Amino acid sequence: MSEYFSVRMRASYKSHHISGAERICKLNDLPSIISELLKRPKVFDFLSLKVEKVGHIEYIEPLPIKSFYFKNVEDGKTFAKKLLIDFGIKTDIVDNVFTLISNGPANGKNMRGAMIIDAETGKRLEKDFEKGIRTIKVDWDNREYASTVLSSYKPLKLTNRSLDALALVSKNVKCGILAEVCWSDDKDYTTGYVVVNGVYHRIEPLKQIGSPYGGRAYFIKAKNLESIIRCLREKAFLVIPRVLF
Ligand code: PML
Repeated sequence: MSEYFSVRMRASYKSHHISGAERICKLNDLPSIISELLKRPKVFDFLSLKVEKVGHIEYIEPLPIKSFYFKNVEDGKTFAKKLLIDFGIKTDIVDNVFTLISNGPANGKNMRGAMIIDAETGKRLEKDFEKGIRTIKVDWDNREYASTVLSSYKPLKLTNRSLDALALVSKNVKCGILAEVCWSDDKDYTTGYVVVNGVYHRIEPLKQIGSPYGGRAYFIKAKNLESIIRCLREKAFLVIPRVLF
């Protein structure tokens, strides 16, 4: 039986988080995966690579995708907020989370991981407000094939970022995350997403082009905090390439 390894990269520049990515692969594929991840950040003065063997792997399906275009960021954000509010999260909690992501959730800087928000009270539950919580140990089972399969998705072209995000949110739902919102800290990438009711809602645009701020927020039931963090960090998942509409 094959052994699988998780390869995780994160890079920063002048103490600002720039890029992070993960792959799960077989031993033989490690050199090519490491070389691919090294090319990912456009600029960096710090880069960390971690290779870790993973044990039992659970195979899961990707979340179904819906895509929405808006004429400006304001309309995109209004729609994204409405999805979360209709799901049952209070308006002031949603507004606060959007303000945090828009301004850099770690005191004006981007976080490496996600904020964890108590869906009832809006309280931030992650211990470290700079690092946040990173979902790790998740990838596509055969990424090349996933790319091909997902390129058949026409409504809003899926990118490598979408691919990573879709794998990640598919794991998050399995770990007990109730809802999620995210947009990239990449200045050129304006598509973001909201996950509610087990659906990946892609929203274009969710940020202004040129803005360096982005981030993720996971809404959870506070009593599940420990088990969710354990699942996000320890359980390994591979997502079966399929597009669900
Ligand atoms: C990120 O991790 O940089 C955010 C990715 C958002 C992807 C949205 C999409 O294209 O589906």
